Amino acid sequence: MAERENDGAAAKRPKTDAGELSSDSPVSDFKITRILRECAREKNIFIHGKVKDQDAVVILEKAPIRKDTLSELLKSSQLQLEMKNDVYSTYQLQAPAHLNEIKTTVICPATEKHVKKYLHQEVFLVEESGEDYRTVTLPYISSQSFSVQWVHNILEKKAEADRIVFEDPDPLTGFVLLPDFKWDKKQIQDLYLIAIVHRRDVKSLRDLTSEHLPLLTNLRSKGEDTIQRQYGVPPSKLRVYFHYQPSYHHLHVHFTSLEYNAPGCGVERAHLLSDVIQNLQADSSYYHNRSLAFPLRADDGLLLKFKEAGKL
Ligand code: GTA
Repeated sequence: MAERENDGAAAKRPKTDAGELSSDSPVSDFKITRILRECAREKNIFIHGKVKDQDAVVILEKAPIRKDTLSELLKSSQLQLEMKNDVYSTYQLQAPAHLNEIKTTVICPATEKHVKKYLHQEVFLVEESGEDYRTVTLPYISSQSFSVQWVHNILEKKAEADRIVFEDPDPLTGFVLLPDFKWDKKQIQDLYLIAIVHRRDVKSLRDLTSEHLPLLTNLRSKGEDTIQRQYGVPPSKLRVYFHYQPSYHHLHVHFTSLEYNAPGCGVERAHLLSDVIQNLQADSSYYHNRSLAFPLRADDGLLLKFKEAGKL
């Protein structure tokens, strides 16, 4: 099978893959149980509730203001004066509905693990040696990880097939590149794509050795080329990294705009792909042996395992 790339127009389409108004809204029946987290600065709120009798998590996030709709926004909105003092005045601008959208993510049915993931909690930094990974972390994630069904659906074209921006179908070095579900594709400032590898035997950074260098270099060069061509963003404007620990244990790489302070891009969680490649070139067992630090939430079962093992 040959590599394929969706045409730029499709990739830049302003709507998501469905692109139509949803007739059966899963949020109209949503009964709020509690607010898991909210942030006035990020203008988002994470809510736990029920849709019929199923647990659900709904994430509401105000969309950034788009440069390409600015003139329309200023021309067609109503302004309500709040205060005026000398040269200063503030207003409430009432924008037309299509310029005032709220990105909405629904997870339903949500497991207890989903609810905990979004609950605001104290976090602790764990330092995991290679041995800790094999004796503490691996047994835990083998039994407790989030399902990667959504990943398999993407690889098998059972979901999000029309959102795929690029695919290299090679079973060993190939991958699928598509918009992350945190990106609404409406503006480049918060560009966020993920590359999901076709191989199913690599859980995370920990499994990587020099054997995987052809996969990693292929992913970096084709991922960066595609993003440059499709979105006009050069490699020097991209942050390309792995999460450790990831939530989903099927190897994937995050491609985000350097200008976007994406959740999880801090030093305690993100490992630049270029660093990973160089570390593996220098030492094939680098990620097998070295200690890796990562944050865990207070009620994460893995934190308990580290405590039980006397590692904290
Ligand atoms: N295209 O179905 C999907 C899908 N799912 C289920 C997850 N992702 C998906 N992408 C597509 N379709 O970037 C994406 C996620 C994430 C990546 C998995 O796959 O958006 P990871 O394994 O390293 O998991 O990456 P991780 O680190 O938990 O990522 P995630 O979910 O981004 O969480 C990190 C923090 O981001 C959260 O704690 C929260 O603070 C924040 N966050 C998560 N979701 C949202 C959201 N919708 N809006 C705002 N903030 C969010």
